[in-house]
Amino acid sequence: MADRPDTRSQAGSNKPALALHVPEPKYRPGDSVDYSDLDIGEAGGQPRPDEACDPKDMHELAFGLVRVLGEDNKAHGPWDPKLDPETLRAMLGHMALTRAFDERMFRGQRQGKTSFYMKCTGEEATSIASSMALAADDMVFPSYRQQGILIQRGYPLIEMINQIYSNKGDKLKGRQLPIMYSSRDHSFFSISGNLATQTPQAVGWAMASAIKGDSRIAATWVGEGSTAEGDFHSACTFAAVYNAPVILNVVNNQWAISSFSGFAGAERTTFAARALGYGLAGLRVDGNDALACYAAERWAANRARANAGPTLIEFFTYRAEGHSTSDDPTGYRSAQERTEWPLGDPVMRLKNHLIALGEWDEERQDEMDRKAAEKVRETTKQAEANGILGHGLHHPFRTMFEDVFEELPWHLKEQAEQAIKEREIKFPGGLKL
Ligand SMILES: Cc1ncc(C[n+]2csc(CCOP(=O)(O)OP(=O)(O)O)c2C)c(N)n1
Ligand SMILES: [Mg+2]
Repeated sequence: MADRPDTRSQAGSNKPALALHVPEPKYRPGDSVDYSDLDIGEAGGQPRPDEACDPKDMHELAFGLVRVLGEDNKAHGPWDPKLDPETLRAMLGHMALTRAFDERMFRGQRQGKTSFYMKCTGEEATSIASSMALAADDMVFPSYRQQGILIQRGYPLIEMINQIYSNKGDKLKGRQLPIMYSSRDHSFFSISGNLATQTPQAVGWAMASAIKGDSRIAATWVGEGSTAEGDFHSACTFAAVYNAPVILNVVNNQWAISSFSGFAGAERTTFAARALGYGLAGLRVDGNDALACYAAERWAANRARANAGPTLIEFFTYRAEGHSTSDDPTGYRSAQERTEWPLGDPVMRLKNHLIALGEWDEERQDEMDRKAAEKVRETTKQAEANGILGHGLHHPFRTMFEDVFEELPWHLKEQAEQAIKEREIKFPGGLKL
């Protein structure tokens, strides 16, 4: 526009032209992947500070990687939680069941039984091992990729499948996107599709728990991409200011749908390092090492329970599969990332550890996997009797107006009547109202 001065750098000007850096992932489809420059450190190589430690005295733990399970499949160093074999087998069992559940539900979506599903393949340790380190009544505020917590807490699989199918057995009455569970009895807060909202909610719940003089702490899980949301930063501020009894778990699986972690800041520093600016304790952990996940979460839980302060934990892991059933990762990342990923598979690593201890073998593993698949198959059948997507066996349409007000206000009554009439016109006698 002629009447406005052109503020861009001109040719001949001695001022450098300003430029932005737009992050670009290292590898795209078809590229060969080389992780040799990734510093994963040694299992057992990180110190374990006192749980009441001043965040200032543990800065290096936000940059290294807390690891316990070594290449030799043995546990190493001060972070070894020294769990007994029975507990380790239970952990492996929850992981096997979660994997079997994911496989079945993914196929269910492909068969048209539900509209949507999200797997957590490769990230099982970040939810299951960490959840085992908490008390069963500590309040959890997960994202959509922590189905392992519900499985670990013994939530009935049939309730999960009813919710995924939005059928007449769905306790949430079809009002939530499939996989966005909620269970007060399991201290599992309703999952929200709006990223990172759970983080200030967890901090607020933890603050309320402290105000009431309760002993329960809160923990939240959020993806690395979601840490770019303002909510996450408000959560960190409140947690630090009020010394809230809370654990902020950041699951860094390196992808946020098709955006790589660089867009949330991973090219500049670690996600655990976010802790430093807020004065939180920060730990960076091998997220595919179930023992390290357990040990870090227990450290943070003990710290919170003793009023010693909140902790931000980064679980460094890899999203082995697509973001959801609506995604196709072959369009934006190299398939070799998964195969070359140096931290391996969390289920295999835990299994190999138990074998190295002389407490497990391949036959028992096969049996465990077979039983898990069988349990999921049987439960799926039971849930299907309550209905699947599109078969009409959902909660009646009119119920969407219920449960908000004790007594339905007149304008909602009118809206409900109108909506039901319109539906009768659109689907004459066809659909259940
Ligand atoms: C506020 C908000 N913005 C965007 C989205 C769309 N969205 C859903 S999941 C997702 C990626 C999140 O990635 P990350 O936080 O890394 O978690 P991950 O899926 O890897 O577990 C996006 C952008 C949303 N649901 N809410
Ligand atoms: Mg992610």
